[in-house]
Amino acid sequence: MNSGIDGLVRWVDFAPLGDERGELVSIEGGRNIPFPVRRVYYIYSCRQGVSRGFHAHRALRQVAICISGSCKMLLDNGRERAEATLDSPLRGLLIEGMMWREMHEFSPNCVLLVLADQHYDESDYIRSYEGFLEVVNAEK
Ligand code: T46
Repeated sequence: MNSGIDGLVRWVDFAPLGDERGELVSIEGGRNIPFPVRRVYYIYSCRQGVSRGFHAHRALRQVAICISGSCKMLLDNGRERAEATLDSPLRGLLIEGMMWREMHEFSPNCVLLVLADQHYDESDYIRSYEGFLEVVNAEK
């Protein structure tokens, strides 16, 4: 797995397997994604100017890939914040547990594909920023 780390922003790079016919990327859980993939979802047709996210997960691990268009992801571990621009189908943003995330500036053609290591579980979400900081500070 190729990866790049810039503080909170951790990228997973995918090998381009395209040829003269067009592009292809292969994603395999546990190989070029650092966990077994149990769930896939995608976000698309976002209205212009909307933001999403505004929550953290207690344990969920995810990789988010903008397979069309672009968006921005703000990450916050309770101590520092960083913003990543997702604009390439050749790299995914690794989002570990206990990371507050907000998605902004979806382009009209944005398709954000997300691979997750767990099935959907609302009890894993922390949807209040104050609640998130309480958990972070309790873990210190
Ligand atoms: C995340 C960011 C990047 C389900 O029923 N199953 C699912 O797998 C998901 C992801 C969502 N839902 C339901 C829960 C809500 O009623 O779909 C509705 C929209 O979900 P939410 O408001 O959480 O969507 P976002 O875009 O704010 O957040 C999503 C993921 O939920 C979250 O895990 O990290 O994308």
